Amino acid sequence: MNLPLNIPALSPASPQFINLYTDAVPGQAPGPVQELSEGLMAAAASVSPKYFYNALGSKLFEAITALSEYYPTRTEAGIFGASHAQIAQTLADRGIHHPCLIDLGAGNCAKAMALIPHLQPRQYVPVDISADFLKEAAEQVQSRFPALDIVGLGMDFSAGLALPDEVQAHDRVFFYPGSSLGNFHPEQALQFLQHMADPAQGRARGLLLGIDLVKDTATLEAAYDDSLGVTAAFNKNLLLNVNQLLQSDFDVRQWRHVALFNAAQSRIEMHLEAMHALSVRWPGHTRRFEAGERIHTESSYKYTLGGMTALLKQAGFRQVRHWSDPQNWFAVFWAAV
Ligand code: AVI
Repeated sequence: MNLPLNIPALSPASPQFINLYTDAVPGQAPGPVQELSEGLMAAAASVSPKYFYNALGSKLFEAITALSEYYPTRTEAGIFGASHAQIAQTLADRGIHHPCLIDLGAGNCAKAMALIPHLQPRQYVPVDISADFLKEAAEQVQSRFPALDIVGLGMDFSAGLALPDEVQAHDRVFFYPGSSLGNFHPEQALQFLQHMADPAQGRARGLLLGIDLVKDTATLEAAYDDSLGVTAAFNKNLLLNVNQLLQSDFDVRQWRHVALFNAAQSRIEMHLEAMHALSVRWPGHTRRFEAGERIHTESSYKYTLGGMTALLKQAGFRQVRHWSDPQNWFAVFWAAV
């Protein structure tokens, strides 16, 4: 049976939007101010990559995905385009016909919009830390699929996957494309996957996961240091977001974008490097940076097909299969609970 996605008559009042992204939640992970302060005061300064995604950062990321050097987005789209029928059949073979599609890090929801006609979800739940950007995107999805039940969630899911009661409890399928799992350190990635694979926690039937694969260094580094400087702007915009959240006085003109492939760790690293000795201030703190000193802003781990299959199995998923492109640059995994 196909859900009549184009018939608005039964549509609930949606998209609903629930913003769960607040500063400090008592008893839970530290809020942005504490987390940013601790990261910047550490001997090897770092800022979590989740702070890229304010409204401008989300737009800059959207621009990155259109760059010729940034192959992951178009390669992944090609895999989905070639395999959506097989993917839908794989879910149907497990009795999953109209899932609740939970789109982690949904951004502009473009990837889900391409998938929705094939998976025919009963409910679509886009989740993103960039709440305002997501709200607009969810409205666009709603106008494209008027009968679809949509519950948008502004949420930092890196701190946990506790979903509100508005999210359908049965037939949940997590959708985590774009190799965003690669932005977790492997131990955190395993924990996150374990959480999704645990029926008592995530209550999911499975996970559709997009993962970037190991390839030659030149291709990898060009993807994170493009000739137009969009990725450099994306990296530096993080400092503007930090200024807003922390009331700090970073001057973006004093920082240089650095992207390199760390082969030993199988990850692209992005850093911001102080162009000369400087100090940054925010309430209660001053941090001095020497010339050349760096703030680590992102790691983007690259996996092998075998490595990711093993990680998914280790996390507790029972059945794992994948689809890839002819060059084996990127892979889409289906992992069943
Ligand atoms: C969102 N994430 C998977 C991107 C990546 O490739 O690691 C973020 C990004 N950083 C620089 N370019 C894109």
